[in-house]
Amino acid sequence: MILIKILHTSDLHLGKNLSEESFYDDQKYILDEIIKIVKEKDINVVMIPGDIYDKSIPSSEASMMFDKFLTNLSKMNVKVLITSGNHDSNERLSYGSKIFNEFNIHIVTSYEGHIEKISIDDVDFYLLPFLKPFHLKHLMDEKEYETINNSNDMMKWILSRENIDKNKKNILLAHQFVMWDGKLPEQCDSESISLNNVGTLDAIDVNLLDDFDYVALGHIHRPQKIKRDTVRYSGTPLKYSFSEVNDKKSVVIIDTNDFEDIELLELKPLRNMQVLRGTFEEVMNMKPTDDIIKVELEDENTIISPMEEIKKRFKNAIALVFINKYESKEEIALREVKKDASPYELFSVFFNEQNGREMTNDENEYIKSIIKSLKEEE
Ligand SMILES: [Mn+2]
Repeated sequence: MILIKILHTSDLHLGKNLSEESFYDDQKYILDEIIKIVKEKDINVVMIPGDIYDKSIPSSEASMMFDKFLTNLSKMNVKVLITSGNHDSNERLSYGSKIFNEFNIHIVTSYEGHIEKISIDDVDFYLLPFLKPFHLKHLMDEKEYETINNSNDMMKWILSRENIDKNKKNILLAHQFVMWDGKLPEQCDSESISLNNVGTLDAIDVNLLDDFDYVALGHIHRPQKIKRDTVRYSGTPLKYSFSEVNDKKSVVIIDTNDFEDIELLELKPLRNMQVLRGTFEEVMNMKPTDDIIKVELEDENTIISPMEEIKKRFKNAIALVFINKYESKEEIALREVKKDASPYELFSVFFNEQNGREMTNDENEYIKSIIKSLKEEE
């Protein structure tokens, strides 16, 4: 029995953009950081349960980046275990996978009745690609298929067909929603997973996974454990939405001699992501940075093209919202008005809705004068 050191990461989303800002340099950088960790920590196995690419047709840059990453790992004699996620195209991701097998790179993108198993010394790795119940349809008769109502039923069925050897150590890779005690994992904005109205139809009960010493999960972008330390979402290596600004991104390092001895190694990005909030003046006095920035302006007065100015100070500012009493209203409620309401009456209703108060005398006089001059022009 030898000690195997494993690194778990997921949801690389290579090729991702945010508001047209490319993460290309950031992703290249973070993959190199992971390579450094693999070297420093003497990692033997790298597991990536899904969402290698952001799009089903990855850009050539994204494919090249991943190619280089795999080549680096292969040169270091590291075994790589990959399964597909919901963002990956199974056909594209599996390209070359038969040849890769010979170089200890195992990519599994389909399920044909048994989970593909890779044994390394006394550890069995089960590689389950992203699946939905309909993917099982061709594997059973109609009557049996009718009993699979949700992802939990699907998982039960899949696991009932496996003969898990309890004398060995067992690890599962999966790209799924795993819940504990009816609670869904903590999500963020970059996952873009639309939950059905029940919310739990796609979720798998963590207790189904009790036979595994460790479960390496992908799908949810925020790092977290589910029920026990050894069922985990590693989370993305980078922040991919502004909802993640306060998250700490990391990779998980596992030691097969003691699965409880889990290490979360923080990843330092090339550029961080920040939300700057304040009035325009306050923001313009904040320290300049190359971080990816979202600005939340609190000004009550309209500011003409603030982004232009903001970009001079924060060159990677990519999002701007106004957080004030005007903009925070989703929409002005439709109001019944008299059919023959005058332009002045219509405007006062509008003003009231927008500002939550009546116009002052000065404002009243001002709008009346504008309406009058418009009429005269007519
Ligand atoms: Mn993902």
